[in-house]
Amino acid sequence: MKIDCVELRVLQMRLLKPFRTSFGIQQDRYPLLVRLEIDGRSHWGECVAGEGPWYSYETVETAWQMLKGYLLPTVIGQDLPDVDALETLFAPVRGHHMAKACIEMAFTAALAEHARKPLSTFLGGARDRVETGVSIGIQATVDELLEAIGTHLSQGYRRIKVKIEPGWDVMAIGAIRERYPEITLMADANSAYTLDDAAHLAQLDRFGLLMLEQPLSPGDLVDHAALQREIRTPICLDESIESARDARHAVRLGACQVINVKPGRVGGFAESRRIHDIAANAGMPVWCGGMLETGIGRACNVALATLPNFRLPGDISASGRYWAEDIVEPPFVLQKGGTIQVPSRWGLGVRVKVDLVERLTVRREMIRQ
Ligand code: OSB
Ligand code: MG
Repeated sequence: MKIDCVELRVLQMRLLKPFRTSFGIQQDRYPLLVRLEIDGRSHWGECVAGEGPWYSYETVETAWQMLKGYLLPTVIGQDLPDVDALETLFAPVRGHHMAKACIEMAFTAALAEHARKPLSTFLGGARDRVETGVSIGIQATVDELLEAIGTHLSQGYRRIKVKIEPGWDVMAIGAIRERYPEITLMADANSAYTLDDAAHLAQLDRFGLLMLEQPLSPGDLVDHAALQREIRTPICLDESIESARDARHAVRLGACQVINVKPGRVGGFAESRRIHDIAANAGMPVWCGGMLETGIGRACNVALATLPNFRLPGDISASGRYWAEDIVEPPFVLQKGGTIQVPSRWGLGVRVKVDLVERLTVRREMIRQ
């Protein structure tokens, strides 16, 4: 298959509610979309990079530069029989996995469409529904936190993840446990702690959390391993795992017991699959995280989460949790039992609302050979 040209766009989209994590607060999201033209057909992808370098060093701006300056010129006009060929061409560019991932995922969806298969089955998944949870940001007060949790439980979400940071951790989790002793609960620190906080974090052990996500710095696999020896709560890694190699090292070191796989963070579906397999061979479950995606990235996450070792509910919430109107049709909705239905149409499985995308676009450029 030959990618004839690629259109890059940045949209401006307002989240229904501001989302606060230990690294900042976000109300407007600026998703970078790519549209691959192959044989006169459009194939969409979404880059998960944020506006600033807080979650990762990658940003919307760096991804745009990498795509335009280095990644797209190597692939446009080339005959690419499979994803291997694409990965080989991208390999000389170090890092920048988010920039690479949006092309890899759009290209994989194109291959799936060409093979007349839904993306999920093309990837080797078998489920028609995926279990989902919700990620709740840091709130101004405990009352607001409890109310937000209550709202999502009543909507049917079965696993609650809350963001924590120093000053909003043991007290907040304790209050949740008092109100909701039985819910499946976990916390995500987005690297807000250091190993010096081990004794403090051990206080979370009494709350029976499903896991504690990314307590320490992304590069700190060794310290995560040391922390895991000090706390009973299973550690899950998110930011630390940018590649299959990181997953292999984390497993070897005992730095985590669970991995949050985000295809948009690790370079795409093929690398996600490798991480999935490394974890499976180590008897370690994985789950699919989210990056406040539009329906395009969400469709990719849903498809990936159908693979067998995705054994825990993901952060793949319904479109309506993020946006007044999603840019895909049909939007993702929550089904009974806290699941999301896997699209059965060929390829990405959802239709992009091009008119809406056009209205939301704040920057665009066509990249040709
Ligand atoms: O750490 O998982 C994270 C959102 C943006 C950046 C990082 C993270 C998140 C979330 C939200 O937790 C997940 C989602 O609902 O998309
Ligand atoms: Mg996280």
